[in-house]
This record gives sequence, C-alpha cells and structure tokens, in this order.
Amino acid sequence: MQQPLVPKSWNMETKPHKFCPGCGHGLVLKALGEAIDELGIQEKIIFGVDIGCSLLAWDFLNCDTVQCHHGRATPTIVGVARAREEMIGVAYMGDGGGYAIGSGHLVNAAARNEKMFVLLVNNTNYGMTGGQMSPTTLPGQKTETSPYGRDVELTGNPTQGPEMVAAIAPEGAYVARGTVSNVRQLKGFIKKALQNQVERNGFSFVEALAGCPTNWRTNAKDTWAFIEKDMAQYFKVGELKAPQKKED
Ligand SMILES: Cc1ncc(C[n+]2csc(CCOP(=O)(O)OP(=O)(O)O)c2C)c(N)n1
Ligand code: SF4
Repeated sequence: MQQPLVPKSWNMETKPHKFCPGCGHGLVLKALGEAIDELGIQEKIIFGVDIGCSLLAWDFLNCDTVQCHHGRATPTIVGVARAREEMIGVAYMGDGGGYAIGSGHLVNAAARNEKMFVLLVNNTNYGMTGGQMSPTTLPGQKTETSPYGRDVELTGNPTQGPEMVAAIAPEGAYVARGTVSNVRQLKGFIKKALQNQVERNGFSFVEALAGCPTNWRTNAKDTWAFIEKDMAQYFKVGELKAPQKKED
C-alpha cells in the first residue's frame, strides 16, 4: 500500500490525530514536522506542549516531549534549554497560553534572548475550554464570553504578539507571523526559527494564524474566509525580525 506523505518526525502510531476536523493545529504541526526533517534535527528536539488544544500534540511527534501547565511551556523549555545546551527546545502553545496566562514568561524569555523557540497557534479563542474570548479575539468577534462581540473599549485591542516580541527581543532573535493558509511559507518561517536555534543566535518566535471551526461554528468555506480575510487584515503575515548575517 502507498504510504501517506507525512513528515518522518511524526509519530505514525498516534495518527489519525485527536484534533477536530478542520483544526489548524494539524497544519502547523505538519509545517513543524517537515522543517525538523529538512534540518535533520529530530534527535535534538525537546518539545514542550502547553495546556489547551496544543496538549493534544503531546504524542504527535517522535521527539522527547514534556507536558507543561497552562502558560508554562515557555519557562519549562527555558529550563530544559539552559540545562541541555546541545538540545533544541520548542515550546508549543495557544494564544491564551502565550498572551494571557503566560504573557510574562513570553516577554521575559524574549527580553533575555533565551535560546529557545516559541511556536504559538493563534485561533482567536480559548479552544479547549469551549471558545471564550482570548487576547487575540478580533474587535466585534462573538465568543462564549463576548456574546455581543468583543468591545475594545472595555477589553482593549487584540494582542499583536510578534510585533510585541520583535520590539522587546535583542539582536539575534528571529520573529515572524505565518498562516495555515500558506503552509509552505509557514514552514519556511519555522525552519528559519529552528535554524536560529541551531546557530544559537537568540530567541525564536513564530505565531501561526489557524482555524478553530468547532468554536467559531463555521463550515469549511467560512473557516478559511475568517483566517484569510478577517484575521489576516488585523494580523499581518511576514517576518518581523531576523539576525543580521554574520560577516565572512
Ligand atoms: C492555571 C490554569 N488556568 C486555567 C486553566 C483552564 N484552561 C485549560 S485550556 C484553557 C484555554 C486554552 O486556550 P489557548 O491557550 O488559546 O489554547 P487553544 O485551546 O485555543 O489551542 C484554559 C483557560 C488551566 N488548565 N490552568
Ligand atoms: S476546539 Fe478548536 S483548536 Fe481545539 S481541536 Fe477543536 S478546532 Fe482545534
């Protein structure tokens, strides 16, 4: 039988995976798996998964994995990466984990230029707990806790994570925002973020725009429209910071 085209670093014993149909996590993890394969660094990865739907990735890769508390994947991987400098620490989380409960950890890890990679899946809500408003919920977006639409007068504007990290992180950091609607580009950003760790230049951060059709209550067409129009209009895709090329 023909084998499916999947990354070598995926754990095939745990597929089909546990995410809802149409969820963006699978595409982000495909981009991550392919980037790991292309760099040949599977044996070096220590993968930290946050609480939230990202925890469903605890057995997704054939890499050493640690399950962390909500918002604590960043400090856990800070510790791992400091203790095991020969390894590459990757912290995987949602927008709630990274920008709400774990925002202090993210900001301070970036300010210290920790040698680690934070990969954050932005689906504009608290997915696992039923779709509450999160720091990245769009203005006017309806969620379980903003039934009339997010009111920015009351709750502030959505967090612009990569912009914030790029402003804080010192030289040597790599920062980008990708989207599951362009997996090839997203893989390129993730590959550069990982390469930045191979070279031990500084902190790496990639946000991936992703769909949560279960909580958005969208069909396939509306899910893609929300990612490609509504989200992309507010969250600009591209690279925000990259280390200067070393002189020969
Ligand atoms: C300290 C703590 N507070 C609250 C929770 C409840 N909780 C579990 S998952 C979650 C939200 C996850 O949302 P997000 O981080 O955006 O990830 P997603 O599920 O959308 O991928 C919350 C609030 C928890 N597990 N631990
Ligand atoms: S609730 Fe949303 S983020 Fe969680 S697995 Fe389902 S679609 Fe994905």
